[in-house]
Amino acid sequence: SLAVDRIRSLSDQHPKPSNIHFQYGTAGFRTLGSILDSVMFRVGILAALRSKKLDGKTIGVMVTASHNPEPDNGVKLVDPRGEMLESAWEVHATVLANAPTTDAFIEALDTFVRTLKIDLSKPAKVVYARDTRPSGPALISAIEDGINAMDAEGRDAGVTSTPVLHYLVRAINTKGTKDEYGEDSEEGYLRKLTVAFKKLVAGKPAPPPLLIDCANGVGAQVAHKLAEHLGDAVRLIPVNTATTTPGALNNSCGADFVKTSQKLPPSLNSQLTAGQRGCSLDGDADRLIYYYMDSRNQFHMLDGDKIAALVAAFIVDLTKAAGLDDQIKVGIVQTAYANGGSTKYLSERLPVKCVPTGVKHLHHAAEKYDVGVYFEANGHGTVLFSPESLEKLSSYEPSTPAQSTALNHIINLTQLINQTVGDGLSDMLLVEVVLSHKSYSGEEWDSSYVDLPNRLVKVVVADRNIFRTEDAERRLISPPGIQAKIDELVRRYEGGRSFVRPSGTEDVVRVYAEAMNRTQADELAFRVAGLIYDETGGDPGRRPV
Ligand code: G16
Repeated sequence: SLAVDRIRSLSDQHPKPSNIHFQYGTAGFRTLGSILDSVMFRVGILAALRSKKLDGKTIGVMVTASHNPEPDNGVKLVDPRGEMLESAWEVHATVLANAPTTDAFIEALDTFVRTLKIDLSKPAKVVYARDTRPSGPALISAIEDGINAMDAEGRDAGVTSTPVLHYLVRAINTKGTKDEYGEDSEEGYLRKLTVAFKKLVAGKPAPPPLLIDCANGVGAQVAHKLAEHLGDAVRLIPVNTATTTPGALNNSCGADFVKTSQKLPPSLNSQLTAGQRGCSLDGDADRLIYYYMDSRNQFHMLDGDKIAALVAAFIVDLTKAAGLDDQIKVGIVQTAYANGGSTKYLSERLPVKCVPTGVKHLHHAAEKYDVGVYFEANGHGTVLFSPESLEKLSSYEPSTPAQSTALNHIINLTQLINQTVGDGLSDMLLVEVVLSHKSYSGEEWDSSYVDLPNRLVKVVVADRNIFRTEDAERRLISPPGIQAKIDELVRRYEGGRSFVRPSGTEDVVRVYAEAMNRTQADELAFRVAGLIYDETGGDPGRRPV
């Protein structure tokens, strides 16, 4: 049974703040770091229970608020194969996080253990890590209290990126099995990626150096180590690496800044020269956005959609060259944020599926393809090879040297790509491999299709929970009547498209719009935002302008 006395005395040290409702959202719990102490303690307990439920498999806990501002923090749970927590448990997490008192929490815990028939005599193992946020260390110690309250075994993976933590979980759980994923350390991760990368670019001329904007986050640390492992294979120049400067994290830099403002971070202005390419990670290094300066010093962004298009075409070419194209089919997963230009281009070539925002949704949809390429437009994504495809790759006998070379390339890609979750650095190496094989510059990569002008706007409303969507978030069903008004606005713009959804990581509603030209896209976005604001009673001082 539960060690009620121990749980009680530790829980009393982590009281839930009153009047706050916590919610396990798009990427776990996320809000101001200063109010997350009780959530962290309870997540520590929940992770241990999840481990017991799964027969002692190691569960991951990542403390990060990724692209959000520095005072925010958050926590997400990672399931044994390195994927996001099973969604049924998100509800349990929310219930446990909101029990108002220690007594109520223990009662909820007891009910939970009985309902799910969790065998408490099983062992429990949890591996945890955090990003560089100042609130991180205290939140980690709250998680440790939760792990200790359950007498579970904890492993501190220190300060590292979200993708490394996901990798570790899978590596630990597959150790010594036929599915062994790699050595269970950050070093092991770096070695796995760079060994595969070097094989893939062997014999190719070294590309020009690549600037990486690390968002002043944990990616800086991992990128530095990666650069050492890579040596001359590709020279990385990490910038925005000020992880200890207060307020610097994600501030006018990083993948979210670039994607949302469609601009180069000002700190890179003098560094990115004509013809040069660069890329930005986000605060926990699971997103990646590329860009380049053209010969006229114009900035061009290459977002998650462009990465998906580049990578999918490359893998299709390789399966053809290997003679495997009728056995291994590539499919794409996007969200409503995917640029209309990309959806048109891709769906003329490959199967494309649209799912709601959140890596967990994309990941599951991508698992249904032989090779599933999934990317959110914001640069969060990866490629999944199904177990059957991996099997085919290992048993296939190529009939020509050219087929054999292509086959080896695909096998090396399965090693290079972090298949547990979107991984900014692994994706970056993947892009570099394709550019090198195709001898593409940023400009050539960009030329596959033209992005429709688009605009993202945040609207602060009184209660974002009244917003409900359907059709993979492309239509609002609540509040009633608003979708018809959006449709009416959209009809007035040539090639217009717009949708509205509540964010799962910030207390805002997001509005996306695209149209045939920039002015129209901006106008449509602000009209829809104004409509939402007026209809749902936003804060008077914060009407979108
Ligand atoms: C998280 C999720 C992403 C999602 C993003 C924005 O990213 O992992 O899948 O696209 O939040 O979500 P929302 O629009 O619901 O706020 P990250 O990089 O912050 O973990």
